[in-house]
Amino acid sequence: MRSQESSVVIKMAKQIMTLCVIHQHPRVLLGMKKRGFGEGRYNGFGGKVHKGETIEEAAKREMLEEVGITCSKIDQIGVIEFSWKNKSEVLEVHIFKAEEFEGEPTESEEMKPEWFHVDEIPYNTMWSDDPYWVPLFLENKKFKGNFVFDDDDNVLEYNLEEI
Ligand code: 6U4
Repeated sequence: MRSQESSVVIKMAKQIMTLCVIHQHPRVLLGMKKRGFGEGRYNGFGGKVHKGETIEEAAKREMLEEVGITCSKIDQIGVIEFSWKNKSEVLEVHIFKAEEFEGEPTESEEMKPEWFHVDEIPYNTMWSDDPYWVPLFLENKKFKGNFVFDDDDNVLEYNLEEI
């Protein structure tokens, strides 16, 4: 007799987010995240896409909110899906590059901006996926991928391809 199969549908909430890095070769503008998710890590600027705005509008809004600069032209370079082996959370992060901006990068409650030479990116104090895709970003290569983390945010498995 065949045992009855049961199927369980797990609904995962996918959070759409932006991440924007200023790249004025040979320097990039990153920020030290001062609070909340990713605290203590250098990263680009960004956050959740709000209802009623496009992903690009969200990316520009976050640049203004987090570091006080206006970016009229930003280009999408990549999209990466992040998930955790033991959590149902999934983040879809849209990664943008801006080469020009208006205003002076200014510390906010969330981020402390800092310029880095492209040869001195502080990978040791960044998300563990960054050493994989930031080099592509710096070479202006477009990419998509996904990363799976363990409980300590270490990369367990990943896929990354140029598009
Ligand atoms: P609130 O709740 O308003 O403070 P918000 O500013 O909307 O949050 P936040 O700070 O949670 O969003 O955004 C997290 C930022 O971290 C986004 O720019 C996306 C980015 N990010 C998330 N996972 C990442 C990862 N694995 N690697 C990476 N950046 C990541 O380089």
